[in-house]
Amino acid sequence: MTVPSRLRTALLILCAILCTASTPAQPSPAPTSYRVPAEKLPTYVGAYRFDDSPYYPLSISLIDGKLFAESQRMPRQELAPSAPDTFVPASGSHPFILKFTLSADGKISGLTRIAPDKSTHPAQKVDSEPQTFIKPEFARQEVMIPVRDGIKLHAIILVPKDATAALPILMQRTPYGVDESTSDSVNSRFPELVHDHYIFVFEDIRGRYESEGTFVMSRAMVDHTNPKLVDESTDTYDTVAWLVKNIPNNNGRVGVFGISYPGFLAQAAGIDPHPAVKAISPQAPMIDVWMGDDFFHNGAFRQTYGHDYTLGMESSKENAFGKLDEDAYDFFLKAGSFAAAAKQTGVDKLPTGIGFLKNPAYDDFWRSRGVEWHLDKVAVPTLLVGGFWDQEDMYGPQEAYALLEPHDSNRENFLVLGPWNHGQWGGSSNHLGDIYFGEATTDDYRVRYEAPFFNRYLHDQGSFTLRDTATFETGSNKWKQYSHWPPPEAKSENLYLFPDGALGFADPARAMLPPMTGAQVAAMTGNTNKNYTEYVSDPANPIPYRHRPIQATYAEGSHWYTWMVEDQRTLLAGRHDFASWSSKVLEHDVTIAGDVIADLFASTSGTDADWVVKLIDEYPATPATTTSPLGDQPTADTTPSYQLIINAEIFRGRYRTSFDHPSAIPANQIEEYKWSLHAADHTFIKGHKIVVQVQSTWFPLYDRNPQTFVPNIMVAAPSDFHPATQRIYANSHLILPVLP
Ligand code: PG9
Repeated sequence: MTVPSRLRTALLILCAILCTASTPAQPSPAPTSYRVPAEKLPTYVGAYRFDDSPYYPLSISLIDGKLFAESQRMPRQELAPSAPDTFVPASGSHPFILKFTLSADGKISGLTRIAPDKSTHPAQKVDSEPQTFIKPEFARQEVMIPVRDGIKLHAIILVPKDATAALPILMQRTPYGVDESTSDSVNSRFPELVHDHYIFVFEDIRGRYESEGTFVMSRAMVDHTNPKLVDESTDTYDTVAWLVKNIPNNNGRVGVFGISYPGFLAQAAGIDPHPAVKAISPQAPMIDVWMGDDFFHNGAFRQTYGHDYTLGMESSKENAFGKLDEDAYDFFLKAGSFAAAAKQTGVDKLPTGIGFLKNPAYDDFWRSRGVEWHLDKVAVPTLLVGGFWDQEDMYGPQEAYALLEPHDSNRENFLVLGPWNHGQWGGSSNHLGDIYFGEATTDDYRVRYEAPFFNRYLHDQGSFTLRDTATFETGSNKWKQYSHWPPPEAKSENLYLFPDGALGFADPARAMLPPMTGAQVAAMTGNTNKNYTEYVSDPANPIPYRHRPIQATYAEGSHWYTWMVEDQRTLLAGRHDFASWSSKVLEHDVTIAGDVIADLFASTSGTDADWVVKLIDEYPATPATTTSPLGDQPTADTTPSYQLIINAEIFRGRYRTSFDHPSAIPANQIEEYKWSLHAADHTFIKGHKIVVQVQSTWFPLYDRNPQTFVPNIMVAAPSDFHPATQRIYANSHLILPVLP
């Protein structure tokens, strides 16, 4: 196990580091003895705008004969040459390579920034003058804040030195450490909020880093009428009371925001809030780690995440995320069960590890940790934010919005959904993995929604014009606004999975897809000899959820952040243990906006089964028109077709009638399984195909279902695992929210 620095791990978890924002502490590529003639240095000077994050150009300046790089989101750093027209930071903790590009006349026309993960980010030279930046200085104070049970919580307070009026407070509470909060870090992480003038507060939660007390993972909510009990809401309440009393010149208003665990803490801040809390923004909050966030989805156990996160958070008071010495696929397959894997690494002795092993079903252990049971009023204006490809907490923001919406008589419950992975909107990017969206949607979000939201509720200023929901419609790549989510204008359409591998809407008159054949109609009505599609699922050879090798979740170079957009065509190539249905080539665009529901009628020859349903956009093969970003390596002749997951979710069959009382599935009997694949706002473009896949393993992210009912899958013995024949019957369908 390696223990990375706390900032690095926190940022890895938030994922913002993948972009041009602050980057993790890593050794910089060593500058060499390469020299650039002094007269050449001025040719590099200027402002460079990145294709994938145009909001924040990089500035190259020459000061006292030395070259420096700086952006609004990156502190100024001296550059050292490492090869012709190539520079690296002379020192420090922000590693990158800058390779300048030349136009035909030999002049510097742009550069490519090569990140530590080897991703390349081309930029055009847009000005021959360097840009200047406004980066306010903050006075930094470190405090211990007493809460109601006598415990003291550690916090950093940053007050703008140039403040001329009383300012509101913006607070983040976190389990990931706050010591590295400085003027530089807020200028890098929150440029739009810094611009709008806030006092920033960062607090270590109970039991983490320098705060006293005991850390409890997703601490359960207590009865707030009992003044002796504490939870994350009461700790926030007491902290806010202390802050508004003790920070000079604050305006008595507090906003709480954060992504993921800090998002859960922001959500908790809005439950029985202190009166000074005037706005919260829970971003990718986990609100129920069993139902649909980090640790289980519909009862299927997310063993790699549960394992790695528990080890990272509970084996030390500080982050201790590690790496595995082998492919996680091999490690968990060889171990056989989660109990056996956890025993090898010591996770079986940690509180949450014990929780997994003893409480596989949705009992009080998990229910008490569900914030969702407390979301029965919009106590303060709330901006929920989520990503369509959030690999950790996709359920939380969507479900929290849906639970609050019926109580939103003042219209203060807002939702923004974008084309992002977990927390990606904190950085600057116009793409996720290989999928490009045409604009820096991350910066769009912060500039158009996040900053105006806090400006309105904490400063009474600016124009926050969001009526209710903003989403980025993928495929067509444009921002949309709706009066409610899911949009009332979308109509539910059943998309049937026919036994001959075709997909079709029930009503051919809609002509959204080419009309059904007679055989398809016969299959749908059961008037055929074979009205099902079948495959054999073998737990001894489970389908990988991403291309191998599979690194530990937050290990160096891990592909965890983009697995949801990996090409399903190459991932499943050569396999026969799944079923697939495809539309014909679309004759016109089909747009869906709302929740996608799977409604399977299925049987298994075993007595338990997992069902994974994926709704896929199949891009056609296209001739290559581009060269690589470095401009010196031509790409292949054609881009092969690409299968992009739009929605995907798992359901563990034993929970089909109850999440707290699992039961065996009667072998070879048709049962109905119905569950949500969550939100999409996506256009399947004319010329593409709609594809649906069903499979029964998604490994090692999800533990293997033995396919024979056992009381506790966590401790299943090798002899419990059996291949099973799975049948998907013709009346199975997806319910799609189709926009007219
Ligand atoms: N997804 C992380 C997490 C949150 C809450 C519980 C468990 C894990 C996180 O990124 O903070």
